[in-house]
Amino acid sequence: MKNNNLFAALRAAFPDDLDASAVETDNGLFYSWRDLERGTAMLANLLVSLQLPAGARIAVQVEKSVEAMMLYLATLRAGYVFLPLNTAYQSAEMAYFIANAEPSVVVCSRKNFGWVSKIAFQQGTYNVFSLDDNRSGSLLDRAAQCSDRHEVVQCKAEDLAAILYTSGTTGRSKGAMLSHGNMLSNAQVLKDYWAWKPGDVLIHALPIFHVHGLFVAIHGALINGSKMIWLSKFDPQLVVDKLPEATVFMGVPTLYVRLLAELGLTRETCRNMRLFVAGSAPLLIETFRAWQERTGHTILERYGMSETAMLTSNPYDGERRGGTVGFALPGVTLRVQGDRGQTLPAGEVGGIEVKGPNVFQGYWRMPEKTKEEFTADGYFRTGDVGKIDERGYIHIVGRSKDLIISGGYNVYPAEIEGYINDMPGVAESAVVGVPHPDFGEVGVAIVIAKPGSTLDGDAIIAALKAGLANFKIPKRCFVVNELPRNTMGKVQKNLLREQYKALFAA
Ligand code: MCA
Ligand code: AMP
Repeated sequence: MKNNNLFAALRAAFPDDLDASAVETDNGLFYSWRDLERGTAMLANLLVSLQLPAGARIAVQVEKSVEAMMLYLATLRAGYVFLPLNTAYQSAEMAYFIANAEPSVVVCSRKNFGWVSKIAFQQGTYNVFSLDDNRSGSLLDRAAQCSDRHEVVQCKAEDLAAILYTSGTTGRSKGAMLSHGNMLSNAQVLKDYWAWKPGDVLIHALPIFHVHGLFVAIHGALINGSKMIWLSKFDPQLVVDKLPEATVFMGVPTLYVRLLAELGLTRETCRNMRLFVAGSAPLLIETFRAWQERTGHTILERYGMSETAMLTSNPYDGERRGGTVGFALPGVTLRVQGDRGQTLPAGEVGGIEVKGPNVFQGYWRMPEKTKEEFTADGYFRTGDVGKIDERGYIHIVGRSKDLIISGGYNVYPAEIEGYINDMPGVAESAVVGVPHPDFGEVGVAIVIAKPGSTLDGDAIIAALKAGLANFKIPKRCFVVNELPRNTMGKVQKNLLREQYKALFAA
């Protein structure tokens, strides 16, 4: 029987020479393909030894490290479900994810072990391990006692491989369930579409708790048997230093903006580069052009979502058009729908809907929510608004979901407004996204006080910082007397966006 375990496909692409370098880190460590094989086998055996139920979730909030990547691969290998969590999440956020996902195992940094294990124990999860980015922690201590041989578990294509939490327009985060088949199909398509070649070397500079860094980058390199130059965090100068040794780079637009500020970024440093990929947020046309001018390379922009992995891409060989996200990937069907559910012709703007083997299995324990997001004929509503131009290129022109994408991270205004509205003296608030030269877009809060109360914008920001992931904090907070409203009394966020749009003008 064919094994649809994603790890089996990645493992099959390892080069014959298992002693060749697979990962080289920014602190001078080398990992061979054999190290990845043995390390993932030991971690998988540790998971097996815990006698977890089928479909068990392994929740992981740790700093970026090769061992953390191996834990992801080991989870696939053992047939369990990986649940990556942003390192910026604080206790209220973590408590929600752990309560909602009911993981059987929680892995966290040593410095967070106290509070994270407390949350886990309260929720009945007793397998709590630590893992730090210096090859230490109880997870590795325990794995060191396990065999380095492990047979990859048999999986069906529809078996779950990962749950990625993504916030909704209202209410709490939803866990997007991705299967082995979803991710394998996407990895195989991208290998061909982006023409991965023998000898390619990827600079891995993204965090590994979202689709871009965890799936697109890691699967891309591994399924091509390609070496990764592994940066523990994005450092533009270090990327420039490493560019001459690499052929492929992937980043959110903020990474490109920051790289352009490096004088060392030249045609010469990019001489061996083959491909620069951008996505997760809109790439400004100015950045696209400045990059072309400085490096001689045309960034390839693509578009994806946690629920679908990659959906569209500019072509590798054909014209890469700035301001567009290219064409639907092979196997993906994409349409633009009007208000009455009719498919719109080229040039008309509407809701982007998609179908394909990459589209997720639904939201974790939210069948009703899942149903709402699919059309009767099985298309997933992305919540993105766009059009297809006369040449077939897809343009994303906006979002019907109330979402801010800041430096490639999603921020849901409803969540932040909820926190602000609960503060003493606050009558109401609105959080909107405004342009920002570094992060592309950032949140700004506009707040009204209750009669008789006096509020201070800075104090509101300070209070938010105490409870929320740092990237979600609005960069500014204004206290005003009233919010603009339409005749139905609904706050007109478009007017607020307009009013504050020049706040961070470059
Ligand atoms: C950091 N800060 C931010 C952000 N990151 N503010 C707004 N938006 C952000 N993204 C703030 C912190 O709150 C802090 O503020 C200050 O900047 C410094 O924090 P630090 O962590 O040191 O920042 P950094 O290291 O400079 O990080 C910036 C970054 C990072 C490298 C651009 O945000 C990043 O790695 N972004 C990539 C996200 C990503 O991988 N997205 C892919 C999602 P203060 O000092 O006031 O506390 S996958 C996806 O979207 C789909 C599926 C797809 O298509 O790929
Ligand atoms: P996430 O919820 O993190 O999966 O983010 C998915 C969202 O990121 C999509 O629905 C889009 O709104 C946005 N996105 C991803 N890639 C691009 C891109 N190249 N251009 C514009 N928006 C993008």
